[in-house]
Amino acid sequence: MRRPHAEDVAKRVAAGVAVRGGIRHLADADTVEHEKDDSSEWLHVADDTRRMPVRVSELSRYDRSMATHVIGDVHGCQDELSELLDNLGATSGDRLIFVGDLVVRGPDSAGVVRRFLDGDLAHTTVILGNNEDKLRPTLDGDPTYATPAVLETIRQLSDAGILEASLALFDGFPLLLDLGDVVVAHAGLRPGVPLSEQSRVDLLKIKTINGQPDGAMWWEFYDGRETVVFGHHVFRDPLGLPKAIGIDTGCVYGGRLTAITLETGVFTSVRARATYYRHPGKAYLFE
Ligand SMILES: [Mn+2]
Repeated sequence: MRRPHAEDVAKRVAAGVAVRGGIRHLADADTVEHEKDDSSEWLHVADDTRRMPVRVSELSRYDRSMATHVIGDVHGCQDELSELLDNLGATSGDRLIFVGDLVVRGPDSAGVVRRFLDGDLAHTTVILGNNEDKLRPTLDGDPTYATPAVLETIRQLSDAGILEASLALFDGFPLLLDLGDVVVAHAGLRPGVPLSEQSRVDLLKIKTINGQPDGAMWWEFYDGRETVVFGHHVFRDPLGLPKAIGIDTGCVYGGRLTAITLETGVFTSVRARATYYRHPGKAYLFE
């Protein structure tokens, strides 16, 4: 596969880049350093199941004065989510989209999910994350994701009496949200593959093109028509490339919870109140 803009991308990241009308200066070029992750995150499971992503293009239903806020990986960080929503000052006409990974590793997965079940966030759009996707197979006895963090999340949801409701909620989350110029996916897109042919495993987990920890990241190759807003891969500062906007700034690892407002290109972040989960491959980002 050709690598159209790899050098360009590095230069733009180093220099600071323009994103949809706002200029976002990234602190350092090292925000695109390849990150080591759990072996489980890199595991290429034999999951060839393809499910047509839910395609939504309903911006025309909204008043043009509204704002569309896309929010990064929450991972049970309930306090930071509340603070971020306050800081965004979202009105009832605004649209909220979450990139997925509402749960696992953080302090209050049940509290976060409850807001989406019957609370103030019940009518927002959540993209399925790979962490939501770990729960059902684990309950079915598949040991692949039965980590302490996943088992603890299941316990939290069960203790709160919302385990079944949570699983049903997650079943309704789309793998991809198509807003026209912008698409939202948990992990990203495989470059060169049409939206309708993206695989489930790529939408949930893609990081490098070749699936190896030291391979080139997907966004170094991506040159599709749509700008992709994604989470899943932790950056110290948001990644703001013209075609790829990464907004997982590692709240659960002691970083920040970040949103981007699409109409303005402005990032809004709140600091984590604690390091809730120590990850050997991510700690260096936030020390
Ligand atoms: Mn993820």
